[in-house]
Amino acid sequence: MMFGRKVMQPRLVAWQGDPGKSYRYSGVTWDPDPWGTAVAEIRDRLTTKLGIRFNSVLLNLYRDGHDCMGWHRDDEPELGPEPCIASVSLGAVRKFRFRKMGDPRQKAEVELGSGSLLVMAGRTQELWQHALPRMLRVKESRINLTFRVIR
Ligand SMILES: O=C(O)CCC(=O)C(=O)O
Repeated sequence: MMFGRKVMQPRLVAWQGDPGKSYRYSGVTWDPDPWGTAVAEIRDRLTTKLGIRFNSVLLNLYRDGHDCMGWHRDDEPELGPEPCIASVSLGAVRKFRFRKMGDPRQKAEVELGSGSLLVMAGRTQELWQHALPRMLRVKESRINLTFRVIR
């Protein structure tokens, strides 16, 4: 929902997780689909690597470089303070940008390649916005899995 209107997101989205772990963002509530086998395997590898048992995941499909995600923070109340979000990327390499809240001249950019893991933790969501910009020359698709702990 933007300015009270329903707007199509320029990406395809699904939500998987433990029963009852619903997620509400941009005015939409997502009830979880059951864990897919491959997704649960990645979740378990993250538990081994990071020592965190994620109970849900947002799955994003960017069909090509036209699909994107605008500036935002993952700061919904159900994520609690200082959430740890583990972001796994597969497929096309895409840029991922950060800008500081209150001082957008402070920014950072990383390239997320296939198989990469980006961990956002501590005060990242409080202090920084992030975005995945359009990259029109990218013709391939990209899947991004952002594992979360819903409280
Ligand atoms: O696609 C990505 O790398 C990030 C997606 C994202 O920011 C989100 O779903 O909150």
